[in-house]
Amino acid sequence: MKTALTAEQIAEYQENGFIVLEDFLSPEELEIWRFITEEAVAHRLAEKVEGWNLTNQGDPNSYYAHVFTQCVKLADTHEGMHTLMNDPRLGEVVGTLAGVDGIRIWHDQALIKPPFGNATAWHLDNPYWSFSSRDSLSIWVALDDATLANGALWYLPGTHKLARFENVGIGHNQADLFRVYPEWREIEPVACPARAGSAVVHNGLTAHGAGANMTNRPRRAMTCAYMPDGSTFNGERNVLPEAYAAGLKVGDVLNDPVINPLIWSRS
Ligand SMILES: O=C(O)CCC(=O)C(=O)O
Ligand SMILES: [Fe+2]
Repeated sequence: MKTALTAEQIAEYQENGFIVLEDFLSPEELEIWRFITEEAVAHRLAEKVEGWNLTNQGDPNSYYAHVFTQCVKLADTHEGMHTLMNDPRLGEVVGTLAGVDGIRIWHDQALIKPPFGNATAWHLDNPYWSFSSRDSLSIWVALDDATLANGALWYLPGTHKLARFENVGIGHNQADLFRVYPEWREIEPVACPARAGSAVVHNGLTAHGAGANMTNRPRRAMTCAYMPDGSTFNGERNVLPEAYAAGLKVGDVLNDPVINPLIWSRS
């Protein structure tokens, strides 16, 4: 895992709100990530484990059912994934890019765009979550080459500095986000093709989406979203366990060591 970051890379991330980390995983690590992701997703779907499988639920003919197979919090149901996701080196990389003192896991998720899968509409991530932070972020690790043909990510540079925590759902209209932020139509979108094993890191307020998968093979990615240590509850339950969320007041620090483990701190 390539954890070294240059001052230029940190500045680029801070300026644009996203960065591609080429060949982040070694070929051996990529094989392990592929194997563990496949196994954790297969287990989750076969067992129909309750919780955050946002796929194979609801209407199988809906647009969203064909955006991706989306399995959330796989670290909770697969030991190998738990080990991968709790790696302090991941926390160090994203914490250094974000310039924060500590990193907690918000949630992992596998995002597998199926053959001929639908596009991922433009959206922001942080407004879905139970804390509001200008420094939240995600790492998106390509398990297959992500290309313009199969659903590479696209970003609107600098939108992390402009976003207001308003959002739209990932629906069937690619452009819904521009109804909330019409001024962003003027920003030139940037595509981020990524070789398998490369990672893309983005701020939770950077506008992003992905194209359709026009190929007959899946576009697999394993991702994890992170919360700066010290972030507080904003009243949204999102992926928090129901009983835990019921005991929280707005403003409480989200620091449960099992639900949101601290995987890295600067000190
Ligand atoms: O993989 C995709 O198509 C979308 C990814 C995404 O929205 C995210 O990682 O936040
Ligand atoms: Fe997203």
